[in-house]
Amino acid sequence: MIKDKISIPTIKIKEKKQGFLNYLKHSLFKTSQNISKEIINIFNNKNIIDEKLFIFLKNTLITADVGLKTTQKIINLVSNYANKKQIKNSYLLYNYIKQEMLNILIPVEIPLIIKKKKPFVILIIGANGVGKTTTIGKLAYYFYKNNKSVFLASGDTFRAGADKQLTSWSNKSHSFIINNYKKKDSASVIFDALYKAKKNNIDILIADTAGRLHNNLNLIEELKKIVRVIKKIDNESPDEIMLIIDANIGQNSINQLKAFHDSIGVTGITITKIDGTAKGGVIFSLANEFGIPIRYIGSGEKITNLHLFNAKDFINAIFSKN
Ligand SMILES: Nc1nc2c(ncn2[C@@H]2O[C@H](COP(=O)(O)OP(=O)(O)OP(=O)(O)O)[C@@H](O)[C@H]2O)c(=O)[nH]1
Ligand SMILES: [Mg+2]
Repeated sequence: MIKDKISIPTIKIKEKKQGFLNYLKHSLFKTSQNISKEIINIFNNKNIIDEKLFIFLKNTLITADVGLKTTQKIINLVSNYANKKQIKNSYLLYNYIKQEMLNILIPVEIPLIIKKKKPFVILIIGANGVGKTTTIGKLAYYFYKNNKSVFLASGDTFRAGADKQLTSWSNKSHSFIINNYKKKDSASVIFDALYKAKKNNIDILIADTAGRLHNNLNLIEELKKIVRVIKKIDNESPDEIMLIIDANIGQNSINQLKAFHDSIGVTGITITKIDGTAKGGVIFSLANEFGIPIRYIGSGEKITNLHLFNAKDFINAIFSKN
């Protein structure tokens, strides 16, 4: 009897894990076609290891948005390994490539730890339409499920309808929204929200902001002002400046991350829209070139389509053979 009781949850966890992996494989199908399927094709057509093989591999990784710098790093590692081990058959390199690509992602698998201080402030930033507001809804729901009280600050005072959209997410995620329709200034709405969150002993405040191009200097100044104003209430906040990156923009995300990071400092990244994109390879450049923690990945429009970033699962999904 006791044995039965112990074994049931174990099986359930395994099934859940397998189900999640299948789901991730499905989401990353196009990226996987671009990376592992292409590599297998190369190895099937060419099993001798020579200069030409590495040119094919390099082209494949670059086409899959892995980026020149990161591709070069992988190619160097693989060719050194092949030389050192005197490997003759290209197929034997497959698992090594997989391992080296995993090694690039492991250092950025750093989950967001919600500190005990109240409120823990998360400022959400990023370009237009990347999925900031949707991610806020998903995050708020995720925190609600983890028994946290959440306030949302409607800091996008720019786009018509932004308030309504965030209100809808607050209803779905059981969080509370602080908006002020009369205020045109994003920093002052967020200041207000932080003040109220503190007064009400709320666990987490998530602040939305308007989408902006990374080279729009006025709007970048506005973000700096938001950070300054937050610090007036709590000098240690924001506790997280999370940049939202749309996987579909591929290598352009490198410029976005660089510009946002240089101007206000990014402490974490969430990559959205991995479902259906063939450009998921960009995650390797982001990880390799910046080393900034990747917190979550977004895989759809639903409130539950947000997952903690896990390097091993990501690699297994990309390198799945079916
Ligand atoms: N397929 C898919 N769609 C997503 C995902 N995240 C967001 N979206 C969609 O992307 C579109 C833009 O999402 P928003 O959350 O409004 O993006 P935003 O960055 O807040 O946009 P602005 O405030 O206008 O800058 C919406 O249609 C979302 O449903 C995702 O992970 N996968
Ligand atoms: Mg928005």
